[in-house]
This record gives sequence, C-alpha cells and structure tokens, in this order.
Amino acid sequence: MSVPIDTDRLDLLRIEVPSWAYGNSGTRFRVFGTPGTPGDAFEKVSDAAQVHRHTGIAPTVALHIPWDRVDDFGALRAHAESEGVALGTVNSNTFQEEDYKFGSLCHPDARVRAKAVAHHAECIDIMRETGSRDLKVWLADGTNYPGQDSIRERQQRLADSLAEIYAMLDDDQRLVLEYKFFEPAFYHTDVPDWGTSYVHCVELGPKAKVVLDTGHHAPGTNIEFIVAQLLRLGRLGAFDFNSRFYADDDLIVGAADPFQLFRILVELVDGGGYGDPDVQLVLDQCHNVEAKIPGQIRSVLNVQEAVAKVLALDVDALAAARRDCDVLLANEILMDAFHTDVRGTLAEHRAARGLPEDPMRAFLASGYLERIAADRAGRAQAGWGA
Ligand code: PSV
Ligand code: MN
Repeated sequence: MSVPIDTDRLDLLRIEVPSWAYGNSGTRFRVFGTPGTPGDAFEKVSDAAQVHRHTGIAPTVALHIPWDRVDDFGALRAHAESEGVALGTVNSNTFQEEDYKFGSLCHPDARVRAKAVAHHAECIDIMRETGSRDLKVWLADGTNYPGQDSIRERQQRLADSLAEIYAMLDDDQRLVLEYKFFEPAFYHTDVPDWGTSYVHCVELGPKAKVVLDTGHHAPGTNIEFIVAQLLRLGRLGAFDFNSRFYADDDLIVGAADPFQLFRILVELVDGGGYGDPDVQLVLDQCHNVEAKIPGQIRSVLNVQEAVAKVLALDVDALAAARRDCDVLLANEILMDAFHTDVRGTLAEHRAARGLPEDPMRAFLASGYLERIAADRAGRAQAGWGA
C-alpha cells in the first residue's frame, strides 16, 4: 500500500559511504577476511560505487588517510567519476603510529603535535586533488589515569593545534571535529562531547563544524536533542550513522534501535538539516562478520526507510496537538509516522527513477560479489592500517 509522501523531498537524501567499510575490520580479538575484499583505494571506490548504482542515494565516498593513500589522487578522483561517484570527506588518522601513544594534537611534546599538524596539512593537500570539501578530525587523544597529564593544558594544546590546521584550509574547505566520550582513552578524552567540539569550532571560525557519531555517546543519551541543538546553533557539520548495542559497535544503521534512528531524523528534518548540503550524512561502519557491500546497501536503505517515515509525519496535526498541549495525541501522531509501512512506496519511488525496486536483491543477483571474489582471490586485502 502506498502512503502519501512528498517524493521530491525523499529525493533530497544523500548519504556518503566510508571507504573503510569495504576493507576488513574486526575487534581486538580477530579481523576476519571476506572473499573479494578490496586491495586498495581504487577497489574500495569501485565497491562503494555499487551501493550508489543500486540505491541512487550514495554518490560520495569518504577517504581515510593513510589507509587510502595512493600515488595519484587525481587518478583516484577520475576513477571515482568513471564509476559514477565522487570522493568526499577526508578523514585524518593520528592514532596508529608509535609517536601517538600519548596523543597527537594534544600531546605534551611539541614535536609530536607538529607531526600531527603536518599530517593534516597533507590531508588538506589531498582534498585539493580529490575535490573534497571536508577534513574530518577524530582524535584518539586522552588519558587513562587521573594525574597522567593536565586536562587543562591538553585543551590549550588542542586549541592551538586546531588553529594551525584551520589556518591552512581554503575558503571552500571545512574542518569538522568529531567527539567521542571514551575509547581508546578510558579516563578522559580530549574531545569527549558535543559541547567541547562546539567550543573549539566557535573559537576556530565559521568553517569549523561539529560531527556527531551515533556510537560516541553514553548509553541512554538523547542524541536527537543534540541534533536539534547543533542545528539551532548552525554547527552540525556532519552526522556519522551506525548503530550500537554497547559501545562504539559500528553496526548496520537502524539495526539496534530503529526508533532512535527515526527520532534523530525527525529532528534533522524539523531543524532544516535534511537536504542541506552543509550537513553531511555519512555512514561510519565496520562490517566484521557480514558481507560488506550488502551491509552498506542495507544501511543506506535503512536510513532511506526511516526518512520516508519521517516524511509521512503529519506535521500540521502534530503542531496543533502541541499547541493544545495534548500530550497523548502528539505522541500518537509521531508514533503513527514511525509505524507507517513505507516499503511499497519506496519500491514504487525507485522504479519510477529507473532504480531496482529491491536494491539488495538486485545487487546480489548482479554477480558482482562472485566476480570480485574470483578476480581478487589470493591478493592482499585492505584493512585497518592498510
Ligand atoms: C573511530 O571511533 C572512528 O569510528 C570515528 O568515528 C571516525 O569517524 C572513524 O573512526 C574514522 O576515523
Ligand atoms: Mn565516526
């Protein structure tokens, strides 16, 4: 059954996929391989392009440096274009070298801080070649024990390091700063919450925005509140979608708590963040045991389904119920939207746009997985650190 949804608004959905989702990942216990895992950034981009080809709403691929370092980023950009996608956000990585054992931009040693700043300069150069707008900074910086280092001094070092990086950005580039409340540091993290990220962004200037990642909050945190607040302040730069049961699990979007995904998207739409290119929606996921490309397709479709439910929300009736302070009716209207079965509407919507009604089945039937498993057999597989 079709439900009335503004399909023009549905068409505004764009989701960036992460290059690292196509490489092998795992836990500290084991990283399992998958047949056909890409060997390099070119193959990761080819795999990512399959997601866009079948869903039509995942046109860009985020890179991670150094994992995706190639000799010629112009060639990688051309390769992406030939596959029908573009290169997106460039993620820096200051958490996998010996020098970064005690931090990077906040490290007590000025030499290490300078090294971390220089890494970001390299990322900005790469962005010029790839045509990327956003430099995404997520730091593993923090301490494990009270007294290990000065929290206050680390904040100042962070502000100083970020200011150096910000000064290197071109006018059309942005720095987006992600927060995470713990891990790998367990006592304190230098950018633990949206408030800390926001404070640094405001200090830096208008080209600095906050990144919210679903898995980076304490259990029970009202994430939709943070979305509403950051949109209100004009500082929500990007949203990393994934889902979690316990910590930063990076599981399929909507797998753990589809209602939370819906509530977040309600605020995104209501706050004007949906369809706004300045609010970059990204998947940030790792597929440890499931097939990677289908995993990405499932996540993209779950976001699309949740967006369609939000677009089915009767906003006028909701506004009236709120005006009347009719608590139960307002809640009922919201829940009606959440319980709306939009799957038939979405299938029709895709068919009308020349896309497969069921992107997952269409991809599985395409033979691509069998082809890459054969073509890439016996070759080194990309993964963390690759
Ligand atoms: C590390 O926790 C992380 O998952 C962050 O969320 C980043 O966005 C991502 O890795 C890429 O560095
Ligand atoms: Mn993230």
